[in-house]
Amino acid sequence: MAKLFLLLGGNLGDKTQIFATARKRLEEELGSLVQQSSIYETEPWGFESDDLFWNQVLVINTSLSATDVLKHTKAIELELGRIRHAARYASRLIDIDLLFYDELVLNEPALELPHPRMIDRRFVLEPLAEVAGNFIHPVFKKSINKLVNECHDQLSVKRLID
Ligand code: PH2
Ligand code: MG
Ligand code: MG
Repeated sequence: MAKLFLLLGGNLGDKTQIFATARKRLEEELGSLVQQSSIYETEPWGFESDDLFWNQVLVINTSLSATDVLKHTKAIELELGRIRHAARYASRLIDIDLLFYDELVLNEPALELPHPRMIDRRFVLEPLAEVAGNFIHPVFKKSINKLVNECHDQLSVKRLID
């Protein structure tokens, strides 16, 4: 059984409903959801848009391989109406990214683990720190709490109180 960390992101549509459906479908396909961060309202990183994102980290115990997890997350993105654009970064209904799969380090064109850009992104590190602040990044050998403190990203990341 592997401990899988995922990040949900989206800045279009009915985010409450889309995130709830994503969590339900991920549990059905991957395994049990053992932890979830709060939802964070975050400024778009890497492109301009007036539509703020929601981001949330999920921790799932799975018996699938990392590659099989990716197949399922891609299928669920499409199920939920994700349309891929030519632009590198664009507004979207749902994005499901793999952050960590245990301590696995993988550098393949289709899948890189840990997620290669997480350390530059406060919208990933803040929710991750909420659920796994003491987890040691297997490449940088630093805790998530330390990576948050060292992160230079100034974009706003606000925890939504429910
Ligand atoms: N995802 C991106 C690009 N920019 N910005 C925020 N705030 N949240 C995201 O999930 C996000 C982003 C590419 O996947
Ligand atoms: Mg992404
Ligand atoms: Mg993605």
